[in-house]
Amino acid sequence: MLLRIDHVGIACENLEEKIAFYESTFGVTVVSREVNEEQGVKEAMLHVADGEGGGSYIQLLEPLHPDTPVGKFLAKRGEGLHHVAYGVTDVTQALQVIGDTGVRLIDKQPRHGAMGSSIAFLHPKDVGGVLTELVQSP
Ligand code: V0V
Ligand code: CO
Repeated sequence: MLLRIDHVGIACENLEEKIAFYESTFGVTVVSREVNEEQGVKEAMLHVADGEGGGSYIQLLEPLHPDTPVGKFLAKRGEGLHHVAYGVTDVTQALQVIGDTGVRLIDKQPRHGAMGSSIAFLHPKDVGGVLTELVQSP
């Protein structure tokens, strides 16, 4: 069901500073920047590699407000790994299959994600403490 690791989401206080750090340290480059009001984030995707199933990325996330998923995460845990996102062929179908196993779905239906993707989150408490995202590329 899972095609690849699409991206790792990293929570940060200052997006521009973290972009500069990742670019100078790892030689990766930003391929997309977006403000996603629904998710409460300003985010950037930095390209890591391409595979048969599609690309893989680092997603840097800065909260738009303290009272958002990433804002609350930063207040509680500080900067660091926020979520892991797996590529799937069909996010609606994957939600059905995974939901049937008893894992709580944060999103019952796909939402708008970076670079035109369709995304949905699974509850970290049911995935061994890892906030997990499913991504269907456009
Ligand atoms: C919270 N918890 C986490 C966590 N965030 N555990 C692991 N990883 C995380 N990122 C734990 C937290 O420590 C609590 O455990 C428990 O879950 C409840 O957390 P809370 O602080 O009370 O917060 P809630 O319940 O209000 O919200 C938590 C959830 C929320 C995961 C439900 O953050 C959410 O809906 N996330 C999905 C949307 C999202 O994250 N969007 C931003 C990325 P204890 O302390 O009780 O044990 S947007 C994105 O990736 C995009 C656009 C893209 O890829 O394109
Ligand atoms: Co993400």
